[in-house]
Formats: sequence, C-alpha cells, structure tokens
Amino acid sequence: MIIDRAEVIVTSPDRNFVTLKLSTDDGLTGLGDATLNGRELAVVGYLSDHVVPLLIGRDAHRIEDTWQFLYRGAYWRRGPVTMAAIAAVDTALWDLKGKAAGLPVYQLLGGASRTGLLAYGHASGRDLPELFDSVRAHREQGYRAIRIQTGVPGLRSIYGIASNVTVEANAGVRYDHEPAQRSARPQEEDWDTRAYLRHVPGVFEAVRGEFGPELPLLHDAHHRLTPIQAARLGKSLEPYDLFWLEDATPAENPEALRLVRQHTVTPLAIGEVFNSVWDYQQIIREQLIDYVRSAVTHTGGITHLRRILDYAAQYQIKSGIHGPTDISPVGMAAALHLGLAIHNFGIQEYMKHGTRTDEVFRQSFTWRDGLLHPGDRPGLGVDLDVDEAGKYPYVRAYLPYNRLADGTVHDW
Ligand code: KDG
Ligand code: MG
Repeated sequence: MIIDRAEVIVTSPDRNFVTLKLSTDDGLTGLGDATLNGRELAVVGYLSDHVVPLLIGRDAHRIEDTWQFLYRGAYWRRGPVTMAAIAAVDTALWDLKGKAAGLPVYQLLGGASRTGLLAYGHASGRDLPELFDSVRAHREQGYRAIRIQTGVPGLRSIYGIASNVTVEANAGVRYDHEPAQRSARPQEEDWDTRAYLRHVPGVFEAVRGEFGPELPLLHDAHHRLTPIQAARLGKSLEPYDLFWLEDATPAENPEALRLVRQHTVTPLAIGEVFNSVWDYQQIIREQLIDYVRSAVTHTGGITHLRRILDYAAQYQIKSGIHGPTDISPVGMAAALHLGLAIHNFGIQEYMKHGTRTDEVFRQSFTWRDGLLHPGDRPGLGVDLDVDEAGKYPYVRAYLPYNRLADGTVHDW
C-alpha cells in the first residue's frame, strides 16, 4: 500500500474545509481533515509545500512511523498549523488501513465499547424566550444534552449566539452554527465580563425551572475570564448542576485552573485550542479538568488524541471531543470512531453541517435517540465528491474578535 498521490482539496460549500486525499498504488483512497478555522490556507501551504512531497512513495501502513517522522522530523514541533497538517495525514492513513482491512476504523482501535455516543447540541438565544425555543427545537431533533449560550443585556453580539450576518459579502445569511464570517476583515464584537457574570446564573436558573433537573446542560465561557472570575462563575452555577463549564480561562495558562478548581465543584472542560499531550500534561496529572476538549483535526489525528485520552483515563478524565461545524465531516467521522472505541468516552459535541456540505462529503454515520454511531463501512465511512467540492472555491473568512467598552481588545 504505497502512497502514489496526495492532493490538498479546499472547498467552501457552507464554510471553508481543507481535506487531504491520499491515493495508493493498489487503488485505495484515504481522507483527512486539516481545517483550521480562519487560517485555512496556512495549513494548505504547510501540507502542499512541505508534507505532500514527503508522502509520495511511503508505505501507508506505517501510521506511527509517519506520525513520528512528520512530528520529530520537522524539528519545529507543535502549534495548530503543524498539528492540523499531521492530523490530516494520520487520519487519512487510518482511513486507508480500514479500507485495506475491510473494517471500520473503530474496529482497528479495539472495537466498540458502547452502542452509540451521547452528543450535545448548541442552543442559544439573545433572550430567554429565544433560548427556550432553541432548547425545545434541539430536544425535538433528539438531543439529550444541550449547551446553553445566551445574549447579555447591553452587549450587541457575543460568541455562541445564532445571528444574522451583517457584513457585506453575506448580509442577511443566518449563521446558526458558524462563527467565522465570510468577509475581507473580522467582525468586531463587544464584551463586558461583569455584565456576563451577573446575567448567566439567572439564565441557568430559568432553564432549570423550564426544563427540569434531568437534562444535561453545558456552557462555554470561551477563554474570556480571569481565574478568580472563572471560580466565581463555577461556584454561582453549582445549584444548576452543569455537565461542564468549558474554557473558563485562557488556554495559554492551564495552571489557572488550579485556582478555579479550589473554589468550585462544577466540572471543567478545556482543550479545543490545545494541540498536543504536552499541553495537557500538568492539568491531567493534577486532575484540574474533567473533560478533554481536543478535536482529532487539531491534535495530531487519531493517533495522538488517543494517546492523550489514554493518559487522561488514568485520572478518570473523559473525552468531550470538539465537534463544531468547522470540523469537517471527515474530522467528525474520525472523532466518532475514536469515541466509540475508547473506554473513557464522556460526550461528543455535534452540530449539524449544512446541506451543501453534506452533498460534498457523503457520510455514513447515524443519529438515533440522541446517540451517534460512525457506521460500519470500511475506513472512516466518508466519501468526498470532488466534482461537487469543485463548485465551491475558497472564500476568505475570519473569526470575530472582542473589544471592551474602552476599546481594549479582549479574548473572544
Ligand atoms: O473555530 C472556533 C470554534 O471551533 C469554536 O469557537 C467553537 O468553542 C467552540 C465550541 O465549543 O464548539
Ligand atoms: Mg468551545
């Protein structure tokens, strides 16, 4: 199974996706997701200019050796661009190995540890009536766990709230699940931490009052708080029994979670912007988190995320694999195969892609009774329709950023 062709495919059906497609001399193809939201072309360049030439002629069965060769061989290790590029190669090799064996990837990882994966969706609203409608709509779609994000009085638009796009290129389009907007420049949002901290506990009280104590509820603070602010939020949310509080503090200083942990028993999740086991080393060893939030796509692929999750398992820390719409159907499939196989599965984030995306990427996963399953086709179970992909060339898009009332740039 020698790699004789490697193509980097960029397509923008509902948003931008970067996919690596490997072909072998025995006629098999494998796919890997390399999408890095708002910085897609950096990974395209890394792959096309520096990795693709090294792949031609390699034995596609040698997954671990290829991983180590690309990681250690580059000398410049880690970072989101490098690790997304390695992830794409790794994922495509697992896809190929599954096809060569005639088995779905989860079988190669040890087989199923459960019948399906509990998934959570994203409910949001600018105010309570809109939020309640969104929670009801998610329950009707079968979600058994729901993330709650809400508008804050006095702030125009903030992370996590479905909104109508105002920027010129896409004016009027509703972005339910996609924060990166197509435009020449990033959109500016506003932020006020004190207003947020005052508002959020009341929202959770109202949601519990409306939907009862059973429904697992999650919340994403999106790296915007200081340790003491995050500790206060965790404590004030304790009566509402959150499944997790995500990204309470900025990821650059994971030690900050020590202070948060000292003050609250609200479970903590972090890691969507981490990209290696070394980012997690201390916080797993000190048991400062409860859930690992990395995506297969941004953390060196199935091989490396498995390594992180096996380490986490020793400390009863579980998976909460990142699955927003900027993870392509290929990256999602990889997450589902991994989640089905590991013992310490926690929950899977699941936001539905748009119909154009589903026509470009033909998937075989199932969604039943709030549970996801990757399906039993050999490999990952995703086909890329290259003709369909070709209809949607790359469109420049940026994630928004925050400014405080006095004009200071703040974490988004
Ligand atoms: O590209 C940024 C998104 O992936 C991120 O904002 C989504 O925080 C996120 C989540 O929890 O899904
Ligand atoms: Mg998040």
